[in-house]
Amino acid sequence: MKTILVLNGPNLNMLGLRQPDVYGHDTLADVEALCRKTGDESGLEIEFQQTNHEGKMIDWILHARNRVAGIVINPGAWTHTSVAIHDALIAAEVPVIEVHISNVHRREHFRHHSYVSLVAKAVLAGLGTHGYQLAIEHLAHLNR
Ligand code: CA2
Repeated sequence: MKTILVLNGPNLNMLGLRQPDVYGHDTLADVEALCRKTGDESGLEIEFQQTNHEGKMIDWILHARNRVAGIVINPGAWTHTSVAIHDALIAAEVPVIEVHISNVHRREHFRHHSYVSLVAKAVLAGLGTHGYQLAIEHLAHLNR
């Protein structure tokens, strides 16, 4: 069975616990359950991770090379700051779908630029946690 790596960046462990007006009421555990259900329905194995440490995120991305069929990543604030994550995603050489729960383009100017979008096959923003499901379903479609 093919594997999809679902990666979540800094502070996403706080999902559902604060700022529900921006990020909704789902917790990260709810997002993980949604991803696993979508994987089951799509015939894909899901590896689900979250970290507040950039080096750990880079190690997971590089370890995906020659091993997984796709990466779904919500890089959190590293979206807007990290050349290192951008470079790691290029090195991984697997299809990447970037997901944002909020519509970053309706928010502060500093959230409008993404280093990850330059290497992503597609970007989903503003669809809430449903964006994760759609991203996994699209990777399943590509791997059919
Ligand atoms: O909309 C998204 O998914 C973001 O990637 C979330 C990041 C933000 O920096 C990006 O610009 C857009 C922030 C994740 C932090 O999530 C929290 C959730 C609840 C309470 C506090 C933070």
